[in-house]
Amino acid sequence: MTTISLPLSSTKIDAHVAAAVTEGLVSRPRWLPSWLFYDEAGSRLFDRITELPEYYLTRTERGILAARAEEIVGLAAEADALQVVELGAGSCDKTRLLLKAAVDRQDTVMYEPVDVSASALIAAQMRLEQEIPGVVVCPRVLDYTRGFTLDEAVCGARRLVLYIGSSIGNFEPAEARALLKNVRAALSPGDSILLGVDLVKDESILLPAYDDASGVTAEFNRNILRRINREMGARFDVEAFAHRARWNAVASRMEIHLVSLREQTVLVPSPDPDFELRLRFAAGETIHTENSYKYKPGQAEALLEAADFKPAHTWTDERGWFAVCLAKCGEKGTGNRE
Ligand code: AVJ
Repeated sequence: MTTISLPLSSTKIDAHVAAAVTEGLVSRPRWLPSWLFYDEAGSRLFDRITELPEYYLTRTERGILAARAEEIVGLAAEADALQVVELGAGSCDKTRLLLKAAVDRQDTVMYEPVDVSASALIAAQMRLEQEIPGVVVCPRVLDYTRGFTLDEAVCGARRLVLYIGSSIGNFEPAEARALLKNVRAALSPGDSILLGVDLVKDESILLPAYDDASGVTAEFNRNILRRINREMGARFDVEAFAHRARWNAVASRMEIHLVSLREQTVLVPSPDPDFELRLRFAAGETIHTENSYKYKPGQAEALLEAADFKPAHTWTDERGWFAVCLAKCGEKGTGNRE
């Protein structure tokens, strides 16, 4: 038998990753799903992005939550106890503001972060239980983009689902609506959702936020190729691809792409050892790696209504750059769920 020196045994290639990579890279234009950004290295790069001077999103949303946490928690809880669910386990320091406000009201609060990554959930659990006495973390390992259910809420408690950080911006409008409908289906009358969306603004602000001077976003983008090399044994010459950010005004979204700097052929193995891709890139050919949708005022509320939520209140910053919307699930028998 001949031995081939691949960096990885092909049997260890994750089938979900391989299917997504293959589908996207043989398409024209070529694309890769943005969830592929978030391996360990990518998650660390994203944390650095959130601290860049150009990346206004995280600090603007944090400012809104810092000013409004008590009000948000009060509107969500009404006269009952609150139980907090979060889609994604990453946005710890913003979540902390809301959990502190909940603990101030009711002494203890159950927090259920939902994520595909068990290690991210454990990290969130350790941090939060240590920092905020009264928070009881119940992690849920699942992929919320594929639909989900929640256990019955603790007796008499209402749920508040956090979907903050402009995470919804990665989804096409129809996908975003479907995702919110799935969330709605897992909730009960009286529960709420808190949705954080980035708003449309001048291109001169948007472009640097996705193409920063220190090149962290470029590294974040290129890490998707590094991940495919690491996990699938592909042979991307990562330095032969440039980061490009552009504002698509028609679709109202920031797009990020990787641009092949020269004509090149890249080998991508697959879980089937008899089948490997040989991808030929022309100079200037692109791989579309992310869309980040920017909402116009009122659009997030319309999206929530389309998913059968009742928008209750929207908070924004003084520049009108970011919006945080609270919406409720209609109460049973009050006739407001037509
Ligand atoms: C994590 C999806 C909110 O769209 O702003 C940051 C990801 N991409 N810089 C965003 C991202 C490039 C981020 N989200």
